[in-house]
Amino acid sequence: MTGTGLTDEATYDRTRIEQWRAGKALSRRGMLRLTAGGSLALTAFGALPSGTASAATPIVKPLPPEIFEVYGTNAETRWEAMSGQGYLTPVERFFVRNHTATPTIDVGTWRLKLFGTGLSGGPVEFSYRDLLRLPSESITAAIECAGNGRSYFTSQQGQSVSGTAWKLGAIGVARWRGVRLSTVLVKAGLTRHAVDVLPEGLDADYVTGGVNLGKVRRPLPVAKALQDVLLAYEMNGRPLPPDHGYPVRLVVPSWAGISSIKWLGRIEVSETPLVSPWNTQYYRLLGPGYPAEGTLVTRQVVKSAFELPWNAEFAAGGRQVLRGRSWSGNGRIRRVDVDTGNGWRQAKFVGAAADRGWQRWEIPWRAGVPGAHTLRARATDITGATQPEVTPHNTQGYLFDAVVRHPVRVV
Ligand SMILES: Nc1nc2c(c(=O)[nH]1)N[C@H]1C(S)=C(S)[C@@H](COP(=O)(O)O)O[C@H]1N2
Ligand SMILES: [Mo]
Repeated sequence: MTGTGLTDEATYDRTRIEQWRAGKALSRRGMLRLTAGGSLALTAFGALPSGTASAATPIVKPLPPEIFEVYGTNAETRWEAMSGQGYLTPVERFFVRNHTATPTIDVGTWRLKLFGTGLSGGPVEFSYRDLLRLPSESITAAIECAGNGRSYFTSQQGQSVSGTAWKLGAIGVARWRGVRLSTVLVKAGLTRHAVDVLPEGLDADYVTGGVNLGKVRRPLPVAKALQDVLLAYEMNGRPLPPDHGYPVRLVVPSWAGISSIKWLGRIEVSETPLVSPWNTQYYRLLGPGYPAEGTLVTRQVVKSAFELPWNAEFAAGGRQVLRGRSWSGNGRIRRVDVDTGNGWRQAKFVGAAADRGWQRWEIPWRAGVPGAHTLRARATDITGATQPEVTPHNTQGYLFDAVVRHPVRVV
């Protein structure tokens, strides 16, 4: 098995599970034990955050109710707030997913520390200025929570799932500028034997159910880290805003949002596979249809959304143009079909799309008979993956890709 095969997530997961199994007996309980007992970052329950971060209000930017729906420390973008916007999601409208709270970080003393057995020398540090001096690159890419659309497992499929009940607004597309992670890894002395990197945030330890899981962190195979991952310090042409990871975050295109660690502080580089609760306990597809150890969540799935409020109202007999966006972690969208009640019709694409962004589209509609109607949009990506009618259940409600039934009223 070659190292580059690890960008194929199925291979990655199988390989890691095998390596892990070789070392420890793998059972669900074993995984949880490993999680709870094997973490270096583990500190006493209730310990205060350390380092340069300090807890503040959960989210710093304003969250006007016409733009965001707030769930505790998280806020999703209302899809009607994307109507009339350009290709990119403005920072003021970009969803926020915080395990704890947006920290305040002093960029003058901030350092990115790399360490571990996968480096030829000792630990290496980069200041913000060091990073600004390295060759930069810009990419347009979506960041989407793996739980985006989770509420539809319940409302459409009648299934219970755990986690934030997102509708479809836990996604945004931005223009990110920064340094390639590969540039920094090579400068830090990456060896040929390195297999995983473990980026870690500076926000407070995540404590849940009385257990301190330590800093938010999730391993990434070196093959993906070298492929297209960015250490981003700009978002839509301005310094990264506090809520989105200032001063530096990871942008891991096409993969679950959890990979894109914000407020980056440290990166462990290892010759042996790494684990954290975010790849053993969370972000695994678990349930009757999956293997006992679950399937690792890596790449995002195909989804579509109308730029409309839930229960949008239309005047009977009026000519409308319905607009929306579709996206997939597999790459570009090839086609989008819309059903307004009389069968599927192909939507027209609007503007160009970025490989790792979304596709805008529109379709005319004559709102006919007064009453309740259902709008549906179904996208197909370049790999041929199409949104199904039903997403197989997983207990934590990840990767909902089924066609969403969007209710509207004609009055
Ligand atoms: N340090 C840190 N990084 C993090 C998180 C976090 O809570 N702490 N949340 C993750 C999750 S689950 C998602 S979906 C994305 C959300 O990015 P955003 O808040 O910029 O939209 O950040 C990821 N990176
Ligand atoms: Mo997420």
